[in-house]
Amino acid sequence: MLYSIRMRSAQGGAHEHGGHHISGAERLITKQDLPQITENLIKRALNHEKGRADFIRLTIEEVKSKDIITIPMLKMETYTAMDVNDGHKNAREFLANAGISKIAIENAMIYLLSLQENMRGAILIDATTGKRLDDTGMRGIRVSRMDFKDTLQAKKHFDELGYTDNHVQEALVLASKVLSAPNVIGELCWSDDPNYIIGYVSANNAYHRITKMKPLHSNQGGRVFFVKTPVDINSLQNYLERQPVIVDINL
Ligand code: WAQ
Ligand code: MG
Repeated sequence: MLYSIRMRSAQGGAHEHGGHHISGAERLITKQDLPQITENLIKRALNHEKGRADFIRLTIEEVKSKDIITIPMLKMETYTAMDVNDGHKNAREFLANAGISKIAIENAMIYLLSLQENMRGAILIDATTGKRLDDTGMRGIRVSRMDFKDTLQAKKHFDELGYTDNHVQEALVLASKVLSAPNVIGELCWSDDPNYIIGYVSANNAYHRITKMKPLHSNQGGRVFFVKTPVDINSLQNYLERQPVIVDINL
């Protein structure tokens, strides 16, 4: 049995009362690891570069082993961008190569670049028409209940490759789960953390890490998932939010 632990934090009150999203996290861990991880997540909310959270919500739930599915991790490839324009140009190409339409790619870019406020989740866009498919407004769909199969092994693996920052490890878990969802054919992401300018496109079974996706000190970031239609939005949302998924780096 594992435990799903989810954290979301905001400043200026709870998200649902107009607070600004500071940070969130989701893990799938053993009972033994719960106290340590809980402490880490609280510290993260209180010491974030976006500011100190004054609202923190922690949710801990049992997950039954029989409900968990195991998936492989996406292959990572890095594109070293000259500047943000070059990064975005290549992001568009990676998405187009997955069969995502021009209008869907442009709408996704425009959406992320015009956000006035950080969302805590992602938006779903129709990969053909470019229309938004979910109805979650400024909340977005928050992917949860996922983790590495063996966190220590994964950490060692990434440390050896020089990826010591946990942004990349957490993003790989999330992106692997998202692309494993039926009907999702791509993702576009960059962080809302002002000092973190690396982003990615996941598509065609690969995680294309792109080294410049926004200007330094910008707090604009977010996620778009591209969806092939027709689709049952409720079951897709259910998979993203509720299906427990373990990512095995050895598969
Ligand atoms: N589910 C859906 N959307 C999410 C989730 C989630 N679990 N977590 C974050 N988001 C959305 C939300 O709109 C955030 O504002 C936005 O993504 C950015 O989140 O070096 O760290 O956690 O290879 O700031 C990518 C590159 C880092 C990593 C992304 O995003 C690398 C990152 P952040
Ligand atoms: Mg962030």
